[in-house]
Amino acid sequence: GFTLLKEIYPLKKDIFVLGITGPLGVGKSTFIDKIIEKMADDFDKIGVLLCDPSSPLSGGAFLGDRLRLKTKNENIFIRSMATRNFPYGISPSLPFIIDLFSASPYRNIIVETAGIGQGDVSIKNFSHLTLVLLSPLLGDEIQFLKGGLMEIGDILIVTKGDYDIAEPFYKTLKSSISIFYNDLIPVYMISSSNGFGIDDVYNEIMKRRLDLFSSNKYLEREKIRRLETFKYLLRELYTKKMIEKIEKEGDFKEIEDGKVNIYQKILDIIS
Ligand SMILES: Nc1nc2c(ncn2[C@@H]2O[C@H](COP(=O)(O)OP(=O)(O)OP(=O)(O)O)[C@@H](O)[C@H]2O)c(=O)[nH]1
Ligand SMILES: [Mg+2]
Repeated sequence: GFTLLKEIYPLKKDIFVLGITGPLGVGKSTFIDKIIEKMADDFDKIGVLLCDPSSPLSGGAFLGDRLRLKTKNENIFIRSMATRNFPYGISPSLPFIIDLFSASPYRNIIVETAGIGQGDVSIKNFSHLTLVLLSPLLGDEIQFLKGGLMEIGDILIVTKGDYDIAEPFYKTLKSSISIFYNDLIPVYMISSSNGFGIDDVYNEIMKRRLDLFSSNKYLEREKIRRLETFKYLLRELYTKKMIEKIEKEGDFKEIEDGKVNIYQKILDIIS
């Protein structure tokens, strides 16, 4: 896999990654279903990567998300990826799959995180624009401010606007946000079931996308993405290789039996 990635790295073109995150069941996939056709009209080819939390028992993605995305458009490539036991709310292969896409015709990508918790904030490192979805059914919006999830949002979206409690939730959220962030972060309310607000959010995304490419903001995000991809690969692959190597050398047994000073061993490895 990495030999191929090495070959295509110089062929990379600009890619736009829209990250979509938010707690489980907030309406991420349903929202994506509402905007992908519009995106495909605007950009021809669209890639959708859905990070599914997966049970260690089934070992794979449940593919439930793929069922929620009803499109039959051939220009939309949809793929579910298991997060397995990976704690970051994204699939372990996401960072290099984005690089793979950047050498393909699919250079407008939507990524949905698994929505499993604080690890989902890692999507920020790999996307150019991040949407944070919040549901009025989830309760105290101030909790989200504490959770760190809202801090990564370029745009905040209150979902399920067709519920009566959505409007007061949205208003409270909007005023807390304007106190904390001086109105710099737009807050929208949508309903994927009756279509309310979807066009407004879509137009905002397109405006922000244009703004990224016509300023140095895109390059700033790319700098972050490159470095984070590198550090990520190093962390994930180098550590794994190292553990395998040490196991092969038979040192695990000695560590188990207490024959090796594990702190000395670590010092030997990292020095
Ligand atoms: N009433 C109402 N229900 C909605 C709306 N959007 C989504 N839902 C419902 O909420 C449930 C969860 O929606 P999903 O789109 O699967 O949410 P998700 O965030 O992708 O969920 P996970 O991928 O499991 O984290 C589904 O039953 C949807 O039909 C909405 O705007 N209004
Ligand atoms: Mg989903």
